[in-house]
This record gives sequence, structure tokens and C-alpha cells, in this order.
Amino acid sequence: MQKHILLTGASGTLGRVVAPRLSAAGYRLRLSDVKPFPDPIPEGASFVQADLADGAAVSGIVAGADAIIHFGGISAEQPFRPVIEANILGLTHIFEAARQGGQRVVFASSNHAIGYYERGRTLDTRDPMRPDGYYGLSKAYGELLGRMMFDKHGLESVHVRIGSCLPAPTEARHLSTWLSHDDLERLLIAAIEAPETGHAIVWGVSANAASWWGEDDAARIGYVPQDDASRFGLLPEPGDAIAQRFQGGAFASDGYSRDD
Ligand code: NAI
Ligand code: 15L
Repeated sequence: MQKHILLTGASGTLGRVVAPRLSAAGYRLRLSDVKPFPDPIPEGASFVQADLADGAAVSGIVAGADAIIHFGGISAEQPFRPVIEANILGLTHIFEAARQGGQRVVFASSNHAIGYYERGRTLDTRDPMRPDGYYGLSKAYGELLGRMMFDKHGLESVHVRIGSCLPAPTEARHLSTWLSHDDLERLLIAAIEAPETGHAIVWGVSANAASWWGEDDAARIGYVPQDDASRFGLLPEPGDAIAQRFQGGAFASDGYSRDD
């Protein structure tokens, strides 16, 4: 039987990439976003406009789904108040609704949960998080919320710490952080189809030769990346010295005020 998947943030950059791919892969999709879906609705899918900050609306879109891919929310550094509404409150509504319905949550976390590690240092997912701003902090909250929901209620979740998901890498940092669209699709399908995930954290990254990110739960959920940014050769290094120093790049230098 076709699985019924709720995809939040469907009208955003990555939502528009994965909606037609997951539909073509045989999933029945409920797309949702606070903004209208700008493309033709894929076959067999439906769209419901909803604000993640509205708990009743979130309960409505989650009801009846088999699993949730949660892309919705603010995806860049912003002041704390808007981040609270969309990311902290919105994500909590998603997990609370999933707790009622028992749906696995696949959460789009971000490399900005660890953005203040220096480049070149190899991390695994057990290294302490070092968010590079309020946005990254909201992703750290999401990963911990998933941890609590599994420990306390047995609710499964897969936290995908996405690097830079783009059609192709465009700058030197992406040689380490790139996630191709094909690998994103592989990763989401693995996260949905894995028989058991518990609380899993997976680097959302392709098999880049220059990766900074090591051990995670990829093998446990069956994610095998196939692309590698190194085939794009040398790329430019934009940004200031702080952006070039930290894994979070421009997010790490945004508002940086240390005198060092
Ligand atoms: P995006 O900003 O293009 O899309 C996010 C969508 O969420 C937008 O369509 C927006 O309208 C919707 N949204 C925002 N606030 C909302 C609210 N209160 N209620 C309902 N919907 C709301 O972001 P993108 O690039 O598509 O990323 C998708 C997810 O992946 C985001 O959670 C982002 O943080 C995460 N991510 C993306 C990366 C990338 O390389 N694109 C890297 C790391 C993480
Ligand atoms: C993210 O978390 C952002 O949502 C995305 O727009 C990119 O900036 C990405 O990280 C990145 O670090 O390249």
C-alpha cells in the first residue's frame, strides 16, 4: 500500500525539489506550507495551507499521515522571535501531533547546529552541538526534542543534518558540505522506509571526498550516498576570515563580535 506522507515546507526550495520526486517514487503526499504551492500539484498529492505556529492547524495536517517530512520553518539566521514562532513552536506542534498519531518524523536539521566547529575538524554526531546562531540553535532544539520524544514516548525520528543541498556546489565550502538532490531523495526514502530508526541523526551530505562529517546513523537507516562534490574541481572561497574559518561559513560570521 502507498504510504501517505505529510511534507511541510512544501513551497520552499527543497520542498519543490522533493515533492515531484516522492510522488514519482509512489508516495501519496499531503503538501503543506504557509505559502501557496507555486508548481502544479503532483499526481495524487494534495495541498493544505497552514501556519506551523497554529497548533490546531498542525494537528489537522498530521492526522491520517503515515510519516512526516518536516521541512517547514525559517531556513536562515533571523532574530530569535520569528525563529521561536516557526521553528521552536512549529516543531513542537509537529512532534506533539506525531506523538498522538504515532508518525515517524523526518526532521530537516542543519549543519548550523554545529557551525562553530573549525573547518577541517572531523565530527561525528556525538560531538557536542555548537550552533552558530538562533537558527542553528532551533535545529539543536529539534534534535533534542526528538531525543526526548523517543526516550519518553518511543516516538521515532530521523534528524537529517543537511549541509548545502543544491543542484551543484558553487563554493569551496560546498566541497565538504554538498548534498545532491539525488542523495537527498535517497536519504528521505531511507528514513521513511527503515524498519526501525529509534532516534537517529544522519549527516545530510553526499559522499564528498572532502567531508568534515564522520560517524552517524546512515548505515542503520540504510542511506548510501552516491554523489561526490570533488568532481566539480576547485571552487571559489567567498566570505570574510570568520566565514572561512568555521564550518557554518557565512552563518558563523553573521553578527560575530568576538575580538580575536
Ligand atoms: P525554504 O526557506 O526555501 O523553505 C522553507 C519553507 O517553510 C518555506 O516555503 C516557508 O514558507 C515555510 N515556512 C516558514 N515558516 C512557516 C510557518 N510558520 N508555517 C508553515 N510554513 C512555514 O528552505 P529550504 O532550503 O527549502 O530548506 C528546507 C528545510 O531544510 C528547512 O527546514 C531548512 O532549515 C533545512 N535545511 C536546508 C538546507 C539547504 O541546503 N537548503 C541546509 C540545511 C537545512
Ligand atoms: C542551511 O541551513 C540553510 O537553510 C541553507 O540555505 C544553506 O545556507 C545551508 O544551510 C548551508 O550551510 O550551506
